[in-house]
Amino acid sequence: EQGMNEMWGESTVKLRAENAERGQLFNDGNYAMFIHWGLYSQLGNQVGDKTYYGIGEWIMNPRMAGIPIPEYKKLAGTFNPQQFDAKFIAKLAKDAGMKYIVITSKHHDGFAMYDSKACDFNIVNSTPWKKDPMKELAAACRAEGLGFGFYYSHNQDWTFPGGGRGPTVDENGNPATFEDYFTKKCLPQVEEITSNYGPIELVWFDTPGKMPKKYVQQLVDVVRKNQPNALVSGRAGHGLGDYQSLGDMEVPHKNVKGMWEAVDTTNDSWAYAWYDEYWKTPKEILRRLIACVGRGGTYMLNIGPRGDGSVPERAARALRESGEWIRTYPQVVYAAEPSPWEHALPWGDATVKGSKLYLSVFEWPTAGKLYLPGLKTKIIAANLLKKDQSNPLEFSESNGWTILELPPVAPEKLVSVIEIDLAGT
Ligand code: FHN
Repeated sequence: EQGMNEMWGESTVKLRAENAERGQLFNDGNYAMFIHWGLYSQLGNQVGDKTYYGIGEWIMNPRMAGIPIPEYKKLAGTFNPQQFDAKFIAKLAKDAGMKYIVITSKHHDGFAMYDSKACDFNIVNSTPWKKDPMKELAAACRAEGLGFGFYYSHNQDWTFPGGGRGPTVDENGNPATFEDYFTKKCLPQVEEITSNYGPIELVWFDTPGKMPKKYVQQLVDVVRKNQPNALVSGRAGHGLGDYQSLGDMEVPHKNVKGMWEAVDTTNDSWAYAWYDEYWKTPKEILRRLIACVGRGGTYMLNIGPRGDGSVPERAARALRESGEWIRTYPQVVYAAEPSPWEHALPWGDATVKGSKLYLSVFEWPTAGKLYLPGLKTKIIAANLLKKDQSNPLEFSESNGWTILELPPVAPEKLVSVIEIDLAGT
């Protein structure tokens, strides 16, 4: 666990009074799109005729292909994402039932996917495409009524002198310090991403490592100055973020207090990997989303567009299908509160809204009965929902437990919903 904290930074789990407005994003949202897209997407984990299994956005790192910096930089010369369609992506997030999008403005490779004046190694200056996709995506999100935010790798920068795990000397062979990287690139770039894209909802700093607190504080100050309503991820480090980010792809088993977010991905990779067809089904997506809401948190689910900007069709399909379910049963997900049982149950999971308890039944019991462990609040009625229809269910009490009588066949193909009226909240 100590290792995790070093990697992601301690987090502020309490919602401070001044965060109330910022926290609204999570309270109402619960579900967001994460996007890993950069120069590395072009390779899709393959260099020459060799495929590297693992983290595609780390392809230049010695853990993967170990591409020397000058070689890696050459990739910009062929980065031409003609298929990138910001409106398509924003519409996809909307159709998926997501409330905001967070995209990689700069990952550990140091390549800025936006128009940066602070560093030439960016999409406008060094690619034949020459456009700023973030301008388009920010606008498309606004048009769809979605929130927008940036991922920014603040500590690690593998190509800029002095950056975390980056070169230790500059172009002239002179020693470069972290201070050099921070003042010349990191701080100015955070100034840029928080000034040039209109109001943004979130800045998702990642992996602070051993980054000293004074630097993290300066970054957070810039976000506060330029975007007073934006949330700062817990992975900023030193407890300076607004909420806790769990470990990668971690869905907790027990309820977690405070404001938190789980980050997950539609297949097994963050960035595009040509071989990764391990797509989550719509049902798996819903199960993980509802588990997060049921444990008291928010769920951010990643897609990795290809180097040409297109979104893998299977990811889009799964997102749309699960989104259709969410649109039918929004009360289960949005602004919902955690399960009174504090963990999943064998058949599914529960979320709460005021005096209503929603049971999301993933495994329809073949025995025709659903057993609910004792609740502090009395159950007044139980209804099986089918779109906007509501059919009353018989129930009885035994040893403080409630036993619901169910029809033999689940009304919904994906997940059926039972609405329980409680005597109080
Ligand atoms: O090293 C990164 C990784 O590439 C990816 O961006 C994930 C997403 O949460 N964050 C870091 C590892 O935790």
